[in-house]
Amino acid sequence: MIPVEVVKIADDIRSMRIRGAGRIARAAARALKIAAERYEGEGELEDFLAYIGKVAELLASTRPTAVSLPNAINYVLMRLSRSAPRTVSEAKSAVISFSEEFINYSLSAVRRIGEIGSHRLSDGDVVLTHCNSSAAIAVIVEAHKQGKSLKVFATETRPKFQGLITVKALAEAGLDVTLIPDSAVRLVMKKLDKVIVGADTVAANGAVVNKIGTSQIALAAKEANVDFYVAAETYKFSPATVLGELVEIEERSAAEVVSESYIRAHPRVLVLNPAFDVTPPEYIDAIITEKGIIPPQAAFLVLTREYGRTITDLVVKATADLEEQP
Ligand code: RUB
Repeated sequence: MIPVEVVKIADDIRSMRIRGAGRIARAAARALKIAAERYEGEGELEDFLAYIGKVAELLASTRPTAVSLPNAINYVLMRLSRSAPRTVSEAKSAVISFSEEFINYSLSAVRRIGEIGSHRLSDGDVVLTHCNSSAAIAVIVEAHKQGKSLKVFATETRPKFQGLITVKALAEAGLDVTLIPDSAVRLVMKKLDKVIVGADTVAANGAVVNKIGTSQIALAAKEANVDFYVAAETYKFSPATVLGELVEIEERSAAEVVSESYIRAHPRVLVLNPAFDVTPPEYIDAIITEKGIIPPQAAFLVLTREYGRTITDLVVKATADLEEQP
């Protein structure tokens, strides 16, 4: 039986009480750790592996777009399998220690992105950010700590208003921050020097999937010749996109956009609520990762370096699937 605490984490990710690609990834790793700690059976190793597999499936099914979620799960499961445990107790310790390792790696990656990215911001810059990205905030806050005077605009980010979390964090860090409606981005663009956003998934061609509205901001930035940066840990890069797999864009409930009573009163009105969009690489000046700053076109190189083994496994599987076809 999957422990209640683990089911609760899965539920919190699905309902967005836990949100943001990095936090989702760390929550999944924490859930795997808890699942291993709470496992009571002492018998067959296969039973434990089947149980952890079920926990992984539950977690992976919560939200479809951020690749950080399956990447975090695979981080733990691949290392578990490579460690070739012989007993349940060895397998439990492996899951616990690899989950902790992922969480620590993730937290230090965000800090490192802050340090690396801060050099891209100059004293006096006016910066815009969208949604609520820990990685983008780390860059802005680190530059501010270095004594650079910055002015930040942050979008509300409808329909879930994640921008309110961002302005609170930036104001608490002592930054000069202004909240704007999403629709004010093009008007404000004239005042900006830089845009910096986070990512849920980076594809092999350098396209970035991030909160809905990001691609419109990138378009406006391109038109105004404003630098557009993405802050993304390497576990936001998607190995499956190397094989041409498309990133699923999550569609959420209409009730996040208008009230239930509005929906009932206007049965002929359809509401579409896509949670993410895709910004093409041509609109992105650079991606700031914990391993350094890259042009979006170098995403493929990051993927082969970080996920070489996963990509090989995916190719082997795809080839076997093809051979099985009549
Ligand atoms: C959050 C979002 C964030 C990225 C990056 O979407 O799009 O920009 O996840 O965040 P949601 P971070 O609120 O729907 O999860 O840098 O914190 O990983």
